[in-house]
Amino acid sequence: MGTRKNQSTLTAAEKAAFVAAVKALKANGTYDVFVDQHRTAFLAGVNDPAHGGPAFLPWHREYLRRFELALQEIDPDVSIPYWDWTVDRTAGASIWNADFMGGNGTGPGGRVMTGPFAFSTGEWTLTVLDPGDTDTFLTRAFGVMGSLPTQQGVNTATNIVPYDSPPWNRNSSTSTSFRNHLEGIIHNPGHMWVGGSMMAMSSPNDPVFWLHHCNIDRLWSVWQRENPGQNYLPPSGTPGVVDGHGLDDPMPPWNNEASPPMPRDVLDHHALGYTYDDEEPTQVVPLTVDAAPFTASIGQAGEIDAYSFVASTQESYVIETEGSTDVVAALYGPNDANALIAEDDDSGVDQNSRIARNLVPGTYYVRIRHYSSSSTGSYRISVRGSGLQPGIQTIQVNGPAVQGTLSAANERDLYTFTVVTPGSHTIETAGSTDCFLTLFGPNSQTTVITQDDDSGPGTNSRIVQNLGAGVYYVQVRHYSPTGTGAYSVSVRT
Ligand SMILES: [Cu+2]
Repeated sequence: MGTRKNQSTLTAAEKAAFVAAVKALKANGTYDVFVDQHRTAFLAGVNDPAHGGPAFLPWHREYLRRFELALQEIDPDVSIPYWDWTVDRTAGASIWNADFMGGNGTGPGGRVMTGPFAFSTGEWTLTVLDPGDTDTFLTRAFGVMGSLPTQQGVNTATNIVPYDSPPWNRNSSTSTSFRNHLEGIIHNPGHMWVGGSMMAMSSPNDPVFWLHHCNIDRLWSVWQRENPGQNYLPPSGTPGVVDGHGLDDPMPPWNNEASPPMPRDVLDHHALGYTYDDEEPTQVVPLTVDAAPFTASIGQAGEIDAYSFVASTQESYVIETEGSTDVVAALYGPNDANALIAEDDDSGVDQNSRIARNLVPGTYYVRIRHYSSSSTGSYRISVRGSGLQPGIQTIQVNGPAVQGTLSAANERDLYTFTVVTPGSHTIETAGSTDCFLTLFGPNSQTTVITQDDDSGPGTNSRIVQNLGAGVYYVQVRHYSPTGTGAYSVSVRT
């Protein structure tokens, strides 16, 4: 899987490799085929398959990926870097140095005079021009026509849902169309700020086009990650939608291929074979199996918290959240932070998440988000292995209480009982230890029925529950992650 990096982090060798691959495509004619495809899309006017409509993002994702694959035929180690103009926003930024994109248009007619794409190198002559244009040299005019987006502007954009809205074009409201907001308010100013060749239909003549659009594609992937319930819109056949912009419309100019790409085909960029260097949340908090729950919070709307844990033996593990925040948990691995194993919203207590899985040894990753992308709140998260549950003791219904001891921090004792006659059952602890009961079943060690801390005498737990016939499981732990002590537990009708 190729990784698209922030251009400001590229080494000198990585910059040189990217420039060399771009120049090789220019020399063999491939580059200008790409420029022509972009110009042709614009020349279609109201039927433009690439701009001013829902497919703006899918079309450019496909377009960039094809360009990237062409680069990789020259040099398999090259990926398209992205230009984060919320940070690198002046003419003095290193992106414009002579070893990479070259600088502003300081020559006659705004001609770029420095760097590998200066006309004077003899290796960057523009051949695909807009109608009426005659300049065959690259031009730029930094900051004359617009200003670069800020991080605050980007945050506003990535919080907009849904993906798009009627009338599915440039007139879609920028407060109800993420696509039109990103295209019109974030993407267009990037072209305008660079100016010159970047303002044209044939804007890919300036190689910074790829870095700018790579950042736009990255922001689409951020929006997708932060708004997991939001899908591409609209479906094919929606009235008023230009051909190529529906979910299952073949996208020109590739619509005559044997299996033409449709917006649906490019929604998952990992499936296309690349990832972005900032996709992993910067901080991955390591969790220890069987340790006390870790307290955290979704502090910002849309935030995704990331955790990892190591499963050292093959056994059943339970990843569980606690608290009053409606969180959603997703489990990934082994040893791959992007391989989804399971996602869960509400299988735990109240609106908590609970994932129980038999896992092979390896490193696993957990991501926690709020169910609502506009809400915040605190929660606790823990990972438990079954290793601390030595055999499962049986409790006889209406039989003697079973004696147990929580002898170590975080110990969980597991019991089972069988209901033959359906009806109300009381599961209860006794003694001076502050026990906490969890009831699972029927016929499942992972489906929580209810939990109780102190409904019994003193700090004991008591669950009164109507139960059907079946096998049930009772877990006893101390209320405190570090507490220990003796107790007894019984089941009566
Ligand atoms: Cu474009």
